[in-house]
Amino acid sequence: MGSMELIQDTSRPPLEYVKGVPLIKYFAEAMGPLQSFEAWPDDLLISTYPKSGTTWVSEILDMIYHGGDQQKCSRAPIYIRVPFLEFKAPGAPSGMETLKETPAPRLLKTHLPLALLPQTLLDQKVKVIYMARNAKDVAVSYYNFYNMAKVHPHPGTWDNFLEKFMSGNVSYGSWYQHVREWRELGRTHPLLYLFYEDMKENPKKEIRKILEFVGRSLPEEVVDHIVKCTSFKEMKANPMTNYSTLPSSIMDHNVSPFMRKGVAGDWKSTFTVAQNEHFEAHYAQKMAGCDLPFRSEL
Ligand code: PPS
Repeated sequence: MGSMELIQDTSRPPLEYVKGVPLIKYFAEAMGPLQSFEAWPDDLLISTYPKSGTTWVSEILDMIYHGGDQQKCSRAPIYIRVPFLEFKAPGAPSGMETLKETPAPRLLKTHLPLALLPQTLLDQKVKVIYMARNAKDVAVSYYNFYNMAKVHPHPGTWDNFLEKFMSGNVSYGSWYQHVREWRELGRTHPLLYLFYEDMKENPKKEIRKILEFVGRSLPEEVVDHIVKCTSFKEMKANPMTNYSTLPSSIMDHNVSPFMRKGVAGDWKSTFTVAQNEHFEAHYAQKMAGCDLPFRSEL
């Protein structure tokens, strides 16, 4: 087999269904090994639907855990410092492999819906920080990510992709179900539910909520320092947070950078008026009876 064929072999495989949830093929393959994962009571789980601010809240937490010491937070890329449980891709260590090298107290990342979440995290009552972002910005961010991260199938046109997003036919399935079921989990499990837009509007206020939730306190000036170091501009320029250290076969930043825009309301540059009307009508149905205070702009 020639090298071109080999490249095509690992690039853009179709999604695979696990318990009815569509996943990136490599992540679906990681679900077996993930069964042997054992949570520890002092773990902290960062849970999100993709493109909702995972990397941002991960960096904030690693900085909190290291007392705001940026040097210590430069020890490794974010995906090593905060193991991504179900991650697997050719040419990079899997989440389970990374976990073996991670000392307590561990920060963990997942995008899994509850149907696929390892039970051990619930049994050990692992604290969860969930970050949600408005659906329209998630859809646009996800579309750009599908284009640059070639572990996903080809997204098709934006109009095509938007339909797939609305029907839950994208990796990790339905956004609507994800944000709602994790909110529900918070009724019975220690969980802090945050919004990307709130973090954008007043990061200090949200970081204070996180500090209280994880039972830590930091001096005012350290909190200010964390706000500064975790701004979009700083994280975009930081190779330990911008994913530039991954091979381009996994993420091609020439197509679209991982740190793309980092704003609330960017969907307006991509949605047509007709798409917005269609989306809003469908959204009202899907989110009926839900009191989550999403904001699509600031
Ligand atoms: S992933 O791949 O699902 O883990 O991606 P995730 O980190 O959840 O989301 C990526 C989007 O978050 C934006 N981002 C930020 N916004 C504001 N401030 C900071 N510090 C920040 N860091 C990452 C990133 O730019 C992606 O959003 P878009 O809209 O595509 O720019």
